[in-house]
Amino acid sequence: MKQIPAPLLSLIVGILITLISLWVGQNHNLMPVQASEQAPLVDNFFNTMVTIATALFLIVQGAILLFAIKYRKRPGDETDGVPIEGNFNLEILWTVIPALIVIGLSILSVEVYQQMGGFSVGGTMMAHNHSATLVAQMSDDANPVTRKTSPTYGLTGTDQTEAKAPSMVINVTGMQYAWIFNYPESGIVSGELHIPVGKDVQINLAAQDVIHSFWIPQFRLKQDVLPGEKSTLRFVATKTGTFPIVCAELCGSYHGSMRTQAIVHTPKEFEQWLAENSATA
Ligand SMILES: [Cu+2]
Repeated sequence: MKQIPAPLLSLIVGILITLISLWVGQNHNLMPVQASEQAPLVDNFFNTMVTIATALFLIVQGAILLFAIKYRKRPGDETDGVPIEGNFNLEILWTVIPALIVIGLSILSVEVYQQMGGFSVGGTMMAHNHSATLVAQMSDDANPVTRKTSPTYGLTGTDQTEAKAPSMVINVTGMQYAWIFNYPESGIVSGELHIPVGKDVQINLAAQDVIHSFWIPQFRLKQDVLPGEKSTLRFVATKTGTFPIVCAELCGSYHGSMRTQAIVHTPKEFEQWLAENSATA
């Protein structure tokens, strides 16, 4: 150790910390399976945060460990520590670095939110131009008749899907303590969400009593459902299978049991499900 010059040692340690952090950021296994087109967007952002957090953890905990060993009290040492009263440069450094990290992450998160269609709610759902959407929303809010006609909250899908009409619309009602799914085209009413894989789905959310939150962890989608306000989610499922739907807003004594399932079918299976359930509807 003594022979390696300090700058070279810092460089090696820096490279090591970077490599380890990048690896942890991709292999943390903290997230469930990705089952929607929106999921990778959220996960890329989350992985970035895990990467930065891992580097910070290694630097801070590494320094604590290193210093605790290197500068420990030796037997017979009764001297006082060196009187240090702050270090201006160091203080600038540890203020500027976290500030840059936080600003960078906030810009990235806004970018992801935009890509999922978070800024296009309210008024003209088909509009591609975001500023036009904002104007539409403002005039919409001013008009008491049209005020509640279009969703005010939610995600309207990626830039690719946003400009087109969704392939299917499902109306979802949250109530104490269940989710009810209405398929307006076929008249089907279901306690579970059935959708075809690879199709652009829009769900319109409404609450009957109190605030609920519609959450499908595998889709990385979560949206508050508010009485008297409309909210929406638009997504494309990328995996067939059964995924949990959870109410993520404490909504009463049986909130914990306000769960159901999203069943993602192959298009053929979905047609079958539609046919079977339309017949009995
Ligand atoms: Cu609830």
